[in-house]
Amino acid sequence: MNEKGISNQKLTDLLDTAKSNDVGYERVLSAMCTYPHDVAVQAHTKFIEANMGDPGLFPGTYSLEKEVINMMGQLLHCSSVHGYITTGGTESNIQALRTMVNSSNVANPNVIVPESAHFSFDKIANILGIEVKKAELDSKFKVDIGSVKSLIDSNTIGLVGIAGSTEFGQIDPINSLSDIALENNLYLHVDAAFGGFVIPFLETSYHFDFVLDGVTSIALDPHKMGFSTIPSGGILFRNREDLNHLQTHTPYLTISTQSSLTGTRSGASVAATYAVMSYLGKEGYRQIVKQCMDLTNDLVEGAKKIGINPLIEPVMNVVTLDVQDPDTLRARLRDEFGWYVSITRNPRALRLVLMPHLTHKNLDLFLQDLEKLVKI
Ligand code: 0PR
Repeated sequence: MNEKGISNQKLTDLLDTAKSNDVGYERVLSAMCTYPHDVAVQAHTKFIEANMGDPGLFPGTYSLEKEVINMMGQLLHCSSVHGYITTGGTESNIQALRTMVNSSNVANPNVIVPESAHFSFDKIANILGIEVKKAELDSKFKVDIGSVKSLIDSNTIGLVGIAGSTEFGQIDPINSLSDIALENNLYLHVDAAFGGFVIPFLETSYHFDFVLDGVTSIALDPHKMGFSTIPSGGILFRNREDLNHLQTHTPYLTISTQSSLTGTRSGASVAATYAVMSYLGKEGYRQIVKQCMDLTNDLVEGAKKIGINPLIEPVMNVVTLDVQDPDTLRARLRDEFGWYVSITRNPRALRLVLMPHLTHKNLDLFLQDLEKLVKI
């Protein structure tokens, strides 16, 4: 930092330069985030100083948080849910597994997650010092129930199912996981960080949420398909005691206990999420999810026409394309045409997420560029 500050004009120029070096989302097919909705941005700005870490100072914002958590709970079939707005899927998953650990008296606990689980579970294993066992997937990239059962031992404290896997957009058989959890008296956390704002709005209906008795917690992220601002995640618990397992005494705040992971946390994200969920309603989300699914279907059809098949027929707006040498193709799409795509770990395939920032026109351009590269 310099001794003397710079002028506003100079600052604006510096910020504009940095901003112009960022990639606009228009050619991004690798992200699970998108431009936030205008109403979310406005609400975020209005509540910019609100700190949910000390809610006694911000009772207004805190009431919005309670409402937004209830809205999410109702969306996922739980009329009285307990939770808070986190920074995203990673924090929500950490909190779900912390609850499992804090409520158990097993010496060396383990949790079983699908092999397709997001890398946040590797971070969690490291932070919590627990074993995270990985269950195999079936041919459609859903967790294999036989594999889950075979991994359960006397140290297992919980299971994780994914509703909208990061790489395949696949939904695990949460109903079977729920039965296993109930039979074995285990926690069941559902990672719906991506799918939580997609699955309820699809034409096909899936049982993946609190409608299943064995589901104890769910992560769903407003900053992904919820169109809120970053950082907005949601962690929901069916039972109050499970949130209580996360409590810490906070003697010098306006409240005496806190269950969140971070201390200071954004009230702006709370207001933004409240705003966009209230403004869009289920109807609005259904419409946007339909747009994304239309783009998804167009992409798959277009890819098939040029001889490229998806690994699975897409369940939601995530597509995996079976191509030769995906790493080179990914680099060439970026370097020669400015398209950003990503790659699945196993098997290695091109992974595309069809977010609402994409248009049919841009998708056609993408398919043309893809065809040029695969034909050579
Ligand atoms: N659970 C699932 C199923 C996820 O897909 C993700 C993130 C998380 C948890 C973790 O969420 P946070 O990143 O909010 O903590 N999935 C994407 C990924 O890692 C996130 C992402 C978003 C990546 C935008 C790139 C991007 O441009 O692939």
